[in-house]
Amino acid sequence: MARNTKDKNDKKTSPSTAKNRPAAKILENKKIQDMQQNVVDPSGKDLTTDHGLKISDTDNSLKAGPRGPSLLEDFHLREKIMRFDHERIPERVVHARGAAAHGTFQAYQSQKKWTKAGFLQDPSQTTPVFVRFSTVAGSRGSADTARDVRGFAVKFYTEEGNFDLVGNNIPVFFIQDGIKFPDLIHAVKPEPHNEIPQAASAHDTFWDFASLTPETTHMLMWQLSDRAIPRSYSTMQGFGVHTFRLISEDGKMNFVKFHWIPVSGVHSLVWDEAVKIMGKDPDFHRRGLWEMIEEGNFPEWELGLQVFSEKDAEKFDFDILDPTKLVPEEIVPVKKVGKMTLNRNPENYFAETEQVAFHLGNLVPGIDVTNDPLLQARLFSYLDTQLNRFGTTNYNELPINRSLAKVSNNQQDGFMRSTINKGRVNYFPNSLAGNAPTPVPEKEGGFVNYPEQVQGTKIRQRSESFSDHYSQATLFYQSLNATEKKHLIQAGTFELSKVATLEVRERVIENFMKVDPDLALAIAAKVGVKTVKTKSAPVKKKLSPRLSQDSFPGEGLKGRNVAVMVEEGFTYKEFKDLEGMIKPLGAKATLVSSKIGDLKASDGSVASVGKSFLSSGSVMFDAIYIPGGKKSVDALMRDEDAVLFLNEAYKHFKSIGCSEDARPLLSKTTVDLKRKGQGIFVESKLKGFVASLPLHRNWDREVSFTPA
Ligand code: HDE
Repeated sequence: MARNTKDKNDKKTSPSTAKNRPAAKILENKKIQDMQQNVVDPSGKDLTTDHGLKISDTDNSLKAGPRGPSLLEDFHLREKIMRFDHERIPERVVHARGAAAHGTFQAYQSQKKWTKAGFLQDPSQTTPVFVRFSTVAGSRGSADTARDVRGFAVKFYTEEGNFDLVGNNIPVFFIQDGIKFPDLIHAVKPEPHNEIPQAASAHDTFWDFASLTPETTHMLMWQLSDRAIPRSYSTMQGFGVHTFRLISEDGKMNFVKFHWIPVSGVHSLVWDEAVKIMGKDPDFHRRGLWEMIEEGNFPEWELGLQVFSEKDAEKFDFDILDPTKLVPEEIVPVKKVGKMTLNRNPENYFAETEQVAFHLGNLVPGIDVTNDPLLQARLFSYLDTQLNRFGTTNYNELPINRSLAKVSNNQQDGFMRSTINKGRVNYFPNSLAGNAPTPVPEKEGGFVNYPEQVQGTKIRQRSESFSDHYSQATLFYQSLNATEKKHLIQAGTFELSKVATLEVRERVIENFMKVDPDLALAIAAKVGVKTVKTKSAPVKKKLSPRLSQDSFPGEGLKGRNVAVMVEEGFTYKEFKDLEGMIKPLGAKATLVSSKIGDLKASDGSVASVGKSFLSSGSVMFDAIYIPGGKKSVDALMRDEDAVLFLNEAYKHFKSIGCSEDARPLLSKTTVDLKRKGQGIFVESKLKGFVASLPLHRNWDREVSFTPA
């Protein structure tokens, strides 16, 4: 059937439609249009039922007398309770706990050499985005700082339709074939007989599965590294994980790995902090993202592309279809092609963050998928899972999922359909509505799958090229700096210490021996594993420095929070000076004291204190400053919580600055004043203190690393 460019709206103008009938005129009036958009009056002040009836009392149910039984005829009570009973939709089976924000994406220059994707052509064009960050294993009510992979899902609302880049903050995955995903997730989620532990991989079933599935080894290294406890969403990288395709206007195909590089650098918590934050503020990451946006310190990431040809791919010593492998940046550098800025918080968590529905099949012309068997399974799963969550195929009609590009097709009906399709033609081909909507040829912007030649025997078999599970795990571990290695060993020790079954611990150690014997033996010594069967010689790898967080120091101080410890009589000017220096860099200075409320400074100024030592903790800040004022310092010295605050900050390698007056307070703590060069700044050297903040930590304070 020949394509007809007539608009589908033509259906409406057909004399045979209801358009000319009086009832159809009513359809066009404003009220009905509002109804079609499901608009609940946002400025409404009268309380009404769901069908607009004004309610006179919503505090007392209808009863037979003030002390009598409730009456079944109370339609308002029934509606109110029924709506409440049904408020929840099933939480996501993975990535249930999330936080999200709106923003924009803008390309630096046209990428037309590689792709015809519209949102990567014009540097003057901004594309709206919605980004949802998440943990994987925890349920909706779990804590943000659990050791876990973080989801990094971006919905680009492009003029060619929505493009969903549904990635993680770790560039590889645990398994090579999607058919193993239910096993992986069953193993990591709480054990089914007692639903223990919540939001933690540190238990027998996860490590049992991992120890029997060597393809998990590379990702396990990342999961045990500091990447799994980010400082904030704004300080973590994002990765598309799979290899995708880029297709240019003239049909040239290249492979691509997608990266998000945080402008603020890659920074993590230390485990002791992560654990304590779970108690002090389980919403630490969610709150941080929210506050950064409210304060105008918009988090930013650059979009990076690793583009390589089929010929390049053939030369790699791994298979680009294997999602447990990354393409080292030393082989294919990452080109930064644009910037994403998150600048608007959602207005309603449920409507936006909870109801956003991502799908890998939401592609645009110029970007296509590959045969990565994990990716292939995801193409099914993300549609299927939305049916379970929303109970309907109509979830794309929800405002957060709607495309900005016009939608016209013959899909119809189903639960909760809110579009009112007009006219009588809902099929293709048709002659009664000008054959609209009509498929669009590639040259006019229609999506065409990359015409890959495919031939094969129907078989359940893993490709031989997927069989090396250790080389990149070794590469990752060995490319870390001494501190990162130490943390990885500590994390492995923590996790395996929680595994009760000795044989499981032994199998994990055996696997780790194949990664790096120093690593395996250091953990084995702490988790009661005596016999280590496989003794392989340490393989020295050519390192990949881009795998260490050291390679991503970032710019500025966006989102950092400096605690300023004060009591009555503190030197107000010092606080203001510090604030004046760090605020323009995107950081904030927060007064912390033994109680919240008004506090008098030595010059009579009254400051408002929002945090106390008890309700917060230095774990929630990036650095500590103690202004002068003898009275204030004396009071802090008498306060055990203030001393603990400083001891922990010191233990967590944070910069500590103070005026000369505060020296006696530091002497009461474990802070080693001899380590002045290592992030300890006495005598009001604000400049030095502030200059140390971008580093985030003073790792040189950590005792030097000697494995096993
Ligand atoms: Fe997902 N994943 N996944 N996943 N995933 C979901 O879809 C699934 C995988 C990722 O903020 C679910 O809408 C399978 C890799 C993110 O809403 C579900 C497989 C990567 C999010 C699902 C994978 C991811 C999800 C649950 C193996 C990184 C959160 C709710 C074949 C590249 C999206 C939903 C959000 C969510 C299935 C593997 C990232 C069940 C079957 C690899 C960021 O469909």
